[in-house]
Amino acid sequence: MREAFIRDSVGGVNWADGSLSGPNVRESAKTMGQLRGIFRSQEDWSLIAPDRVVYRVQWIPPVEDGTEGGLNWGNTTIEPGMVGDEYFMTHGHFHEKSNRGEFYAAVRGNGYLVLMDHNRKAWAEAMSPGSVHYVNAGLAHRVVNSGDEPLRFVACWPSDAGHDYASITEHGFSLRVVCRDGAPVVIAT
Ligand code: M6P
Ligand code: ZN
Repeated sequence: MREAFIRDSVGGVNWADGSLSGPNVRESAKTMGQLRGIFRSQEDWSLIAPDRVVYRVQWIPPVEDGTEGGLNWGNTTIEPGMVGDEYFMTHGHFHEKSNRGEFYAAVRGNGYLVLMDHNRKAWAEAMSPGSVHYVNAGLAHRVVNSGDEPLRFVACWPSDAGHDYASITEHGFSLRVVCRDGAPVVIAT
């Protein structure tokens, strides 16, 4: 006879706020010091304490990193804040495997998902609670918190996508979201 059994789920999600729970949840934080060279004003960046947390990530990796066919589930919470006239944002990355896409969906707060292709053509999608965003394979992606409360989004990405941060550190995005007269505007850079 075949075995039949019930097993535990990989974790829990609180649908009210997107947070994850359970023994498989991993957590990380990105500080201002770790975001050197990401904001356009190095001078304004240097005025902020390097240990200031800009965003936190929670995720569940059900399979080993790099597993083909696997998926990760996670969320990112970006604090409100500014570096000069530029809003707090994620580092942003391309996937190491350029044929791997990703889902983002906003839970709370307001901001923008910035997307850029390999020819540096870039555009932004407004994020607000409930908005769902598909990051096409091959696009760099970054989230900007243009509101005055934390911005949280959930994400689902392939276990073997990989994070290519180097080209963003080196060349940045060709589009930035900055504050003009108290409101967010996108500018080409
Ligand atoms: C989302 C996913 C993660 C990513 C995180 C923070 O949760 O895309 O893969 O690590 O945002 O973004 P970044 O890696 O650019 O700092
Ligand atoms: Zn990604």
